[in-house]
Amino acid sequence: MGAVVGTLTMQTKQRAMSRDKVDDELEMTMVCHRPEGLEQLEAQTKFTKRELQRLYRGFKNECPSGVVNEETFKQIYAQFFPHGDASAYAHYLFNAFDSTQNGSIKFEDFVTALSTLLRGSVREKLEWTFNLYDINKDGHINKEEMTHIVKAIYDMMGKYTYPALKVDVPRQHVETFFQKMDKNKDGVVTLEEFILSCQEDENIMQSLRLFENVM
Ligand SMILES: [Ca+2]
Ligand SMILES: [Ca+2]
Repeated sequence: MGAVVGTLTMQTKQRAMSRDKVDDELEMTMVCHRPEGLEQLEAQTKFTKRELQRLYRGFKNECPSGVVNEETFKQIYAQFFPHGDASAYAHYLFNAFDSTQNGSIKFEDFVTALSTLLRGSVREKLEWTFNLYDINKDGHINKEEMTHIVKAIYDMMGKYTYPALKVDVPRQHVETFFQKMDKNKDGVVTLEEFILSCQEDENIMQSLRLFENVM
């Protein structure tokens, strides 16, 4: 999961970096068009003003209208997974980025999420991931939601990644996750159960640490 958002971020960064030399002269022009409240974003996120300006250039380059709807988000995201179908996972990811749930991601939504994923504390990153998995946003992850997410990840990775994948492997994964995470066996995973389970699992912790090296 971490790698996925990491890939998206890396692409954005690479574009921002390669454009940087060419764009230095345009910086003054861009300053005029930067989103309102850049100072506010600087206070709300863990990015510097210069980083926010670079991210904004990348964002406007990809989305000239300044907002991303779900269809555009899916198209951008699909480019990173040419061998699979990323649309289901992109749908869940879009809803996690769209913090106001109004069907579009503004630059503010984008950098707030990136700030958490790249520079947040472990707890903040896990809270964000929990919110991604909590599809109906009721504060719990149930087995059905976990099944949707795991299937979406398998679909996204595609048949080339898991050529010998049997149909019931995603279901087995869900059972394993749930046994591990649902500490009190009441059929739902709470945020605290999720955080506790992830911190016990070195693999998950490693993928979270990857975020920190991307930017
Ligand atoms: Ca839920
Ligand atoms: Ca529980």
